[in-house]
Amino acid sequence: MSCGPLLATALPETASARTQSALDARGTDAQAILELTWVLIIGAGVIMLLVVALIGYALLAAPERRRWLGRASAIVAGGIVFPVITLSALLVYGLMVSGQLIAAHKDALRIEVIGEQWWWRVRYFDEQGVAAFETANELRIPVGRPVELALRSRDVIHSFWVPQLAGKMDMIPGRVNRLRIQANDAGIYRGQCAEYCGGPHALMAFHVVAEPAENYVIWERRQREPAPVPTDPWLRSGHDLFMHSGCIACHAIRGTQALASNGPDLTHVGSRLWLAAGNFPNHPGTLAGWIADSQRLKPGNHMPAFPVFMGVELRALTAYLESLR
Ligand code: HEC
Ligand SMILES: [Cu+2]
Repeated sequence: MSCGPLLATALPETASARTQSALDARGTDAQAILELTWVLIIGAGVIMLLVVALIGYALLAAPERRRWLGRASAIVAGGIVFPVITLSALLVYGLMVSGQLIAAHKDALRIEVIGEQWWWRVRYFDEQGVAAFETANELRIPVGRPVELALRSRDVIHSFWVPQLAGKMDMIPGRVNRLRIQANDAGIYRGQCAEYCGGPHALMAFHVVAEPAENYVIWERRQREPAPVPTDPWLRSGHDLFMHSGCIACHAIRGTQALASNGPDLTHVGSRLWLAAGNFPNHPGTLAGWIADSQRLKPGNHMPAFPVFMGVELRALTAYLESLR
């Protein structure tokens, strides 16, 4: 609500994610799960206190006062009737909550997220359901609107988890799992791969950026555009380096001859808030560092280091990529 305009002006320079915590629920589903959690914790706590109090009573009360505890009726009530009623009520409540979590939404926005070692490919669709553009490690969504994610994997099992917005969902090769998320507050929510997937799994994070619908529309329109070939000579030299240095074996920049899809689509890489799956804020320093030595920044990842780039060349290449907004 009120933080909408604030967020719009604060992005991207001072973008910082909220604390990644399931106890700070900001989405419909996460709230339902948190409610269920509190009911279970408080309920179990109260029952435990009751049991401890009864044990104390059984041990310490005068024999003639505690005698009723040994009667068959007390045992049937406390040992059978009470657990059956409590557990049945919990079962019904749990089924109601999970039914609410999987209910489909007609006007949901559809986004596909594909887990890859060790980053996230994010695919958006046009009105006809045809893939419109791809980005990486960042899901932009409109605040308050349900979003249906189709979760897939290209290699091993990953798990998609944004604790503040929804529960965890595995991404399994050969399968499509669906997860609904909805952010009720504008903000940046950090997520993390929650299933060990080898090597730098711990460095496989991402962010969900929830913004007011009007900002989302502007962002979406811009992402659909291909990248212009720069006219500025400095950026042009960076463009040429990119096209002739092996980068196009793995990356695509729509509108250029770079069409590969082994690594993240870089058409609008300059507009992303982080690099390398949520690990480094995106600015010329980190971007140059990534190109020159990605293996030091994220050991084991699938992009080779390019120590051949130094000085002017590295700066031109970086400036070109940063200009892709
Ligand atoms: C062998 C394939 C391969 C080649 C060649 C390659 N990359 Fe990459 N690149 C990747 C992969 C895979 C990632 C994702 C790494 C990760 O986050 O785990 C990546 C990530 C990136 C990113 C970060 C994107 C993001 O949004 O996080 C940039 C920028 C980048 N590469 C630029 C380049 C440039 C410039 C070159 C050429 C000098 C290049 N890459 C060559 C595979 C490659
Ligand atoms: Cu993982």
